[in-house]
Amino acid sequence: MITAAIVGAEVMREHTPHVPYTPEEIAEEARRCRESGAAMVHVHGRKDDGAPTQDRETFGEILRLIRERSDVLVQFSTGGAVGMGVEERIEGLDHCPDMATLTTGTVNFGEEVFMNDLPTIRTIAERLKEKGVRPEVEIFDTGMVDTALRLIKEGLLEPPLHFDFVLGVQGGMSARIESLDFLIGMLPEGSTWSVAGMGRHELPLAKAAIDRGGHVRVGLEDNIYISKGVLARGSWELVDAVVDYAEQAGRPIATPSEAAELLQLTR
Ligand code: KMH
Ligand code: ZN
Repeated sequence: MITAAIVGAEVMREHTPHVPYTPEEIAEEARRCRESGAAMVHVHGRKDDGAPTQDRETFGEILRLIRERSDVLVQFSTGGAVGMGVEERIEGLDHCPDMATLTTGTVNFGEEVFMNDLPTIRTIAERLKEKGVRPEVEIFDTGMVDTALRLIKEGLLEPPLHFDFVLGVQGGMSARIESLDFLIGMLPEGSTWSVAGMGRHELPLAKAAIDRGGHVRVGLEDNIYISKGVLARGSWELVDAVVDYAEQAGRPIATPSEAAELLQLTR
């Protein structure tokens, strides 16, 4: 299963002209990634000038336009941008996307802090439960797996869980193969997982995930280059690279409906 992280909160047009901002641009990029082989898109909201927003209306428009154009699964970010309050981060869940992220811990994020204390995590997990939206548990460091397991005990998360290992954020766990193998070893039986490597680590870690029977997240949120110094023309080009490698490795590419089944999503 390939997830395309087509727009995050940090990459701006100054970094790459190919990052989509408007719901229209986001929907078109989602369609293009689906065509390349992505089963799901991970999205943040942006204002027309590129400023990050988790605004309910923006997410509603993004979901409507994506669904108008393709059958790709839609995963909303509940992380938003550093500094946003929890209520702002989860407004979009009212639209009941196919999936949404849940980061189970606080992490240094470059010079800033991506804040996820337990009350914040519980608020997001409760809202996900209330709306019937399946979480993708975002893991930036090992303790976050333990916290997810604790939330299972508290009844806030229901196994089997899908984890996404976000490796190589400055302040989080490094993008090494050893990190990946350690994290895989921490997961309870029946879990599924994907890897999102940051920057130049994106494609090497995607390959490692494919080799290990896992799933992959690539896209301009995490990495803007297709090769050293060469900008990817869109997240779809990174999806193309993953598809090529998966084919060589003999791993089939999941369609959205196969991914929905795999993740036990109710569509
Ligand atoms: N923008 C980061 C601070 C998520 O999407 O859930 C948080 C983030 C995680 O991107
Ligand atoms: Zn994100």
